[in-house]
Order: sequence, then structure tokens, then C-alpha cells
Amino acid sequence: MTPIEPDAALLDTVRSAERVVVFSGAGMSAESGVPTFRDALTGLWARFDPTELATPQAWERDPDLVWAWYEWRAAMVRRVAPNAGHRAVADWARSAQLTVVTQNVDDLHERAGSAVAAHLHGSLYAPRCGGCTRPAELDDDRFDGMAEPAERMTPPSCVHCGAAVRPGAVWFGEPLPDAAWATAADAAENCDLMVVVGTSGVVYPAAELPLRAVRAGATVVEVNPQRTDLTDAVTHSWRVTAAEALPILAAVR
Ligand code: BV8
Ligand code: ZN
Repeated sequence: MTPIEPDAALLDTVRSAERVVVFSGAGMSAESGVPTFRDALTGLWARFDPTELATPQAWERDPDLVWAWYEWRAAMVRRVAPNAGHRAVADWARSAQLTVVTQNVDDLHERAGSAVAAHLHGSLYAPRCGGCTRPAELDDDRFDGMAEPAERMTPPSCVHCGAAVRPGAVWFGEPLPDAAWATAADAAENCDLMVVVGTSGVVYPAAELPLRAVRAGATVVEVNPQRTDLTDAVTHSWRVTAAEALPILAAVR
């Protein structure tokens, strides 16, 4: 794979960047084999639109369907590995003040060695009680036999109050966790470089973060093989993938 060189101006900015934010979306995990939100859902789920499954209404209407979808996704992520992009982000943090803000609900940044400052849309691995909101302690080994997705699975009941345990994701129509949003907004407004990786930039308020970074005077580079809703607002839009671009950016010194 011939490396695609970024332009000299971008390399200079990366070289001199003191405070870096990496803001990632589903495209960050695509090269690990995790389907992006916009990809047609695979197999059993192909007939569903994620924006119709990732809602409180879907949960109310059919908790067993929604619970099975998240369990299948959590099991599938467990079977893949971080890619060169995730590893480069973790390496980069060793030589710069780097903050990872992600929209992703997978744990691939963490498994590559990054400390994630903000999971804006929650996590596949933080199920909680839909009633008393306490975190649910569920064994990860429940994913072991889950090669094939089941269409429906009854969610476990909370050991404290008996209500159904729900996925730890933030659904459409739900507010983002206050602490995650505050950390992400502060990082966006106080960085000198933001790398926006693998997001279509259509979901708000997360998609506002690159715009806040631009307004605060940061250089914002988008890493995405496609144009997005953010392309016209960022400083550089680089038509490469996460696993191609991030090792190059992390190696600039
Ligand atoms: C809220 C967790 C308020 C769940 C997710 C009308 C207009 C504007 C906004 C709204 C509106 N109606 C409603 C809203 C608000 C809504 C919203 O923005 N809707 C959109 C659809 C218009 N937002 C919300 O509801 C948010 N909450 O507003 O609350 C509020 C306040 C107080 C009180 C009550 C309520 C909550 C949104 C969170 C939803 N949850 N995820 C789950 O995962 O199941 S969102 C989910 O989709 C992702 O987390 C991500 O954020 C989003 C988009 O996905 P992306 O990550 O961008 O991935 P996508 O597939 O779209 O794109 C992949 C990109 O990668 C592509 O560009 C592709 O080219 C690129 N790519 C592919 N391969 C690679 C690559 N790039 C690099 N390398 C590669 N190899
Ligand atoms: Zn409970």
C-alpha cells in the first residue's frame, strides 16, 4: 500500500501541535471489521435501520430485539482486534498531549492502549438498569458461544430493583452523558489540532465538536475516504483511511 503523503502544511501543524484531540466515529473501527453505522446492517439485522433500533421507542416496543442486537454487536467486537489506526493513536499519546473523544460504543481504542476521555454515545460494555440506572455486572464470558446472532434475547433483570437491564449506549433522543460532553467540548475548544476520523458528521451534538475546534482557531483535519457533512468546514480533508493516515500522523516529529 503506497502511503499517501499529507501536504506539507498539515505535516508542519502536526509537528508543532501541543494539544491534540482525536475525534473518532465508526470509520475508525471499519478496518477492524466492525460495520459502520451507515453500512447496511449485516445478516439478520439487514432489514433494520440502526436509527430505528437505537431509540428508547424501539426498546419500549421490543426490548428482546434491541437487547439481542446489542449483545450480538458486543460479541462481534470481542472477536475483532484494534487496527493500525487505533494503535497509532495510542502511540501518539506517548509523545503529545492527546485526548481521545469517540462516538463509538466499541472498546477498540482502549484495547489498543488509549485512555478514552469521552465515550459520547456510551459503550457496548456498560449495560445498566433501565429502572434504578445502576451498572449491571454481567459476565463477559456470555459472549463466548455467541457466534450466530439470535433474533431475540430477554434482557437480564436488575439484581437491585428487578427492572430490565438496558444497553449502555446513548440512543437517539437521549441526552449525552454530561461529563463526557463537558470533557469533549473543553478539549475541542482548547486544542491546536483536531483529527476527525471516520465520521459522517450527521449526528448532533457530537458533530458540533469539529466546528467548535475550527471556531477556536484549531487546525482540523478530517481523515475519511469520502466527503462528509464536515468536509467544507475543516482545514484539511484527507481521502485516506484511519489505518493508513494515523500511523503517518503519529510518526511526524
Ligand atoms: C440528543 C450509539 C437531545 C447507539 C449513536 C434533526 C436535525 C439535527 C439533529 C437531530 C434531528 N432530529 C434529532 C436530532 C438529534 C439526533 C441526531 O443528530 N439525529 C441525526 C440522525 C439527524 N441526536 C440525538 O438524538 C442525540 N441526543 O440530541 O439529545 C436531548 C437533550 C436533552 C434531553 C433529551 C434529549 C443522541 C445521538 C446519539 C445516538 N447514538 N450511537 C449505537 O451505537 O447503537 S449515534 C451513531 O451514529 C454513532 O455513535 C455515530 O455518532 C453516529 C454516526 O455514525 P458515524 O460514527 O459517523 O458512522 P457512520 O456510519 O455514519 O459514518 C462512518 C464514516 O466513516 C463514513 O463517513 C465513512 O466514509 C467513513 N469510513 C468508512 N471506512 C473508513 C472511514 N473513515 C476512515 N477510515 C475507514 N476505514
Ligand atoms: Zn435497578
